[in-house]
Amino acid sequence: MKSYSTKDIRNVVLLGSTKSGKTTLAEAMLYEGKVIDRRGTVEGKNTVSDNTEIEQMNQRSIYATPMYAEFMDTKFNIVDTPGSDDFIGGTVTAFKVCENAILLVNAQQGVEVGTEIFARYAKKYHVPMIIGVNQLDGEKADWETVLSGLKESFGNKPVVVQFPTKVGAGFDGFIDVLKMKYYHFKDENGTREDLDIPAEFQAEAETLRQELIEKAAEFDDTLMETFFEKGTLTEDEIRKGLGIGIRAAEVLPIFCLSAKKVIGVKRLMEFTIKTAASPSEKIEKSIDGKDIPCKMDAPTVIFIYKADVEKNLGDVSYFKVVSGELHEGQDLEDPESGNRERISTIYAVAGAKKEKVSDLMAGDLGCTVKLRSGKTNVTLSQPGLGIAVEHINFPAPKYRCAIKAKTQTDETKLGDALAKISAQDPTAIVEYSKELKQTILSGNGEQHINIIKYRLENEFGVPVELYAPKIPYRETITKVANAMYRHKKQSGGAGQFGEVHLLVCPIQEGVPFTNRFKIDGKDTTLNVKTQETIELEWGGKLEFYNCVVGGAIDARFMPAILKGIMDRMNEGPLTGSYARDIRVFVYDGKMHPVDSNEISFVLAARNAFKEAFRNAGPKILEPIYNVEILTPADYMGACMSDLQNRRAIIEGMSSENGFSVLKARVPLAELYRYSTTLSSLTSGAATFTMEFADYQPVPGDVQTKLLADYDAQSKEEE
Ligand SMILES: Nc1nc2c(ncn2[C@@H]2O[C@H](COP(=O)(O)OP(=O)(O)OP(=O)(O)O)[C@@H](O)[C@H]2O)c(=O)[nH]1
Ligand SMILES: [Mg+2]
Repeated sequence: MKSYSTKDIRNVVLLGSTKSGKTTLAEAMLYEGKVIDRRGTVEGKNTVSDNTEIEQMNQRSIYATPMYAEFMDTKFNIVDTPGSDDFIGGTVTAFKVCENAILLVNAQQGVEVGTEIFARYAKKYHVPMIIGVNQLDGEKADWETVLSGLKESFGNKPVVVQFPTKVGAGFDGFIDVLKMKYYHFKDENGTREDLDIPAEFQAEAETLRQELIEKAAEFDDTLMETFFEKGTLTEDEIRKGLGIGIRAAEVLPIFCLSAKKVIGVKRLMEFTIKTAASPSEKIEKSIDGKDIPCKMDAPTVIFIYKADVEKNLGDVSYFKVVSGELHEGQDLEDPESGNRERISTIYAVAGAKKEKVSDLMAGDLGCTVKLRSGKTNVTLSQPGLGIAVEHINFPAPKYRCAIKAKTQTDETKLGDALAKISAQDPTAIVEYSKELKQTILSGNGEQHINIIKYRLENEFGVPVELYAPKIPYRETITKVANAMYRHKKQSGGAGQFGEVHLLVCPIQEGVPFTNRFKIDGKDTTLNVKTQETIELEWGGKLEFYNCVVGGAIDARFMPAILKGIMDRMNEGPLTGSYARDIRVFVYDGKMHPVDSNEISFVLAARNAFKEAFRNAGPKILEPIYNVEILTPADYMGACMSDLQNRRAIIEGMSSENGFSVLKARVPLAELYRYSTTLSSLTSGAATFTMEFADYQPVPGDVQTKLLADYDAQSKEEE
């Protein structure tokens, strides 16, 4: 393969709801680009894109798969993505490396929630879009419904570049109002005739061309002037105007497709090449906020966006050349770890098929093998350059479960396998929670987690069990209380003696600090001698005040007292959960000249704290999440009533682009397997996001139940 310079490269991510035909379109593009001479099908399990066993078994895309076609002297890089947002990680990596997106709308389904979801992501990651209306040959295809859906979703941004002469099984061509041609297809392999527009479509074509011209003129003053002067624009001028609008995410040009019959594929590629952004238009940022212009005459920087282990090749790292040129045998450095790497072999990638190349230029996509630090988000740059590309910002996970090996002897093997999986897939997050004593696996949905389970069992040979994760509750107090404890042991040998008097007080937002309290019926002002604030690693804080007067306790025992308190903060007096947001004043105590030692004060403080805590209106707090649901309006009622059964507080409802948006605060304890429930409530048409908000006290009945559960469990353990 020849080496393509930056201006002759286009990187395009294929987006769209599940089954819109992205993988089939990628296959057709590769066919038009002569990378393959026979097209596979998703059902035939022989497409270039869905080339993993797990994708073929599920007959859907699960990973983002890079491919290329060579077309019009351009390297047309395509990244096919999964249509389910359970696998959004792959799509987000594609946004990082592509300057353009083609959003497929299924003509048989109209605009779906999936269409809206990916359009939102494209906006979030600043990737401009072109719309391909696919499956126009499908029996249920309906052009008008698609158009009105697009208008409802995207307002006045969509503009028709092509419209079909007929849809359904007889779909065999379309009118292109940019070219003012009728493209007719003679077979199902993309053989095209370029004809004059038939008389019956002439009027419609002229109206739509006028709309296209007006749209194209909107975003550029010179074009607007030309338009006013001449009443029209040339083809190149229209393309230029559309290009500006597309980049500004103000125009969504609409193209006609049947990916299955290779209709419209070539025209869409031509338009993309001529109109869409070249890689040099995207300026990456470094971690420290500097621009990294995408140009060939600059130091080499490559960024790894995907890591995999593949048959025959072993560890494979997929990268984008962010700047400079990459040559075979080049030495690079990971600026974050300092590791040096030699790039032994470079490949151009079409799914599983890899073609060796000797170099790649700025903006191109490729892969290499056997890197030591070849993980996602790693930059390799010219040694000494010190530039690391800003990491990919993945959406927060929304499915959380606990995982263990079915046989205990497999636990280490499970740990290793999970580490490998999460190194490849950064949206599979694994952590051992010391607090919950569970390994927690988080991902983007139940399908995502099930794929991980499948891989663990089939690729790594570790049968696993998934189960409900514990909730990381917290404990705190709501009132002031004091207590004293004397620890004394004087039977035989050296004795132990320590006495601690302390007072606990809640730290509440908006409530000012005070050191005046009623202690044992007397108004008392505590004189603070020293103060320490501990930011707790599990959130919230502990403030520790030494107010002991008259040397009742030596200052040297204060660390032991703090340790005793921290022991109980670590294992809250109610249910053993972490405690937070408490102020402790140690105001009195006693020592023994011989028997007092550190352990005595640790124990005295631990017990005094526990007692004071229990008398201070203790409360269990639970994590609350902000949940946002996006659903077709028909399912709004079902989503609402389900949420009400989950102790949710509905914060708002709105209508956006023809869909309903529901915002609520929901306790984490009520969100286990929520993605599955939502999916079955809405026949898979809705989606949601969740993000940690804060901790709130649990309702009284929930607290009673948690206390009873804890007591029962403690008795069992005794
Ligand atoms: N009639 C018709 N069917 C199509 C067309 N494109 C795709 N299909 C069919 O639609 C189904 C889904 O196609 P895919 O290419 O797997 O769709 P996808 O968007 O990649 O789906 P996911 O990977 O699950 O997101 C398959 O049965 C295809 O044969 C088309 O243009 N016309
Ligand atoms: Mg697919």
